[in-house]
Amino acid sequence: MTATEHPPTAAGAGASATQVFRSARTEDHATPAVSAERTSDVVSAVLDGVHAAIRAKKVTYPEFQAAKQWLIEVGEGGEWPLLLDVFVEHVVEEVASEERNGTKGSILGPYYLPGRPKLPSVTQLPMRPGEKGVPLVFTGQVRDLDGDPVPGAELDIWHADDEGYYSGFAAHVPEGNLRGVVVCDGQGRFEISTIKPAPYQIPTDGPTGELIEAAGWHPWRPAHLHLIVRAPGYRRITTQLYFEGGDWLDDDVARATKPELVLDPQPRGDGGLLARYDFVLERAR
Ligand code: MBD
Ligand code: FE
Repeated sequence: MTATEHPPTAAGAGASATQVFRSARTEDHATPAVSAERTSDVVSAVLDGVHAAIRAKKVTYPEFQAAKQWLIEVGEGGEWPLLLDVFVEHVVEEVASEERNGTKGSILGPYYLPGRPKLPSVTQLPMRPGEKGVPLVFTGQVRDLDGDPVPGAELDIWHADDEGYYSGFAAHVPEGNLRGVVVCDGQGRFEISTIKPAPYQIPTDGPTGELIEAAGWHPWRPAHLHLIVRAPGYRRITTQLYFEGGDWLDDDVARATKPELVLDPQPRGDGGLLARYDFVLERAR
């Protein structure tokens, strides 16, 4: 089943992420070789944390059985990538980028699709005729830590539409909508015309949404652009950019915002917005 064969419900989006995750793994054989020692070390620490929570909160048998039931539903609903990316990935990212310089990173999330077509440095993202949303021009330059332009840089960019849906994960949005690999010019510059995305709501009709509702949390991420910035000889950066003053900016359910990653778009005078952001890449070691 392909990603878009799921029903156009929000829960279908969470389930589609499982299919996409599986096919990506087959492509790059990404499973690392992990020693028994490392496996024991990490899994023991995770179990220690679970045991400590059970003792501290005096978790009961009915609660334990309810948790088991819910975990089964997360798997059956295909929402493991969604759940883990929302509640866990931000700490993996924090650890991964501890010793990397340059532009701050953020989480990849469940909705990246590799292999999108390359676009020129001044471009418009693929969109429907009359794509809804405030027009946004996103421009800037990719530089190294010395401030010199990085030639040959690529911006792999994807974002939700004006209703918070991602192409590939919502049957009514055309394939490839609001996604592309922008090839910067010889000075690392880019100018991308798109629309401003809406905040993203975690599907409320799946097990992840059920948990959020049961706990009395909210299911929202602030509006964001996803980016992977890469260039030959440099470490790639996976990040997200947010919008100054936007809803949920200070209360992201996925805890993935950083103050350095907030755009401050200015009115262009024609009803649209202009946002500028420069990326800084570190050389590969
Ligand atoms: C998203 O759009 C997203 O970026 C993350 C991290 C999790 C769920 C949906
Ligand atoms: Fe997202």
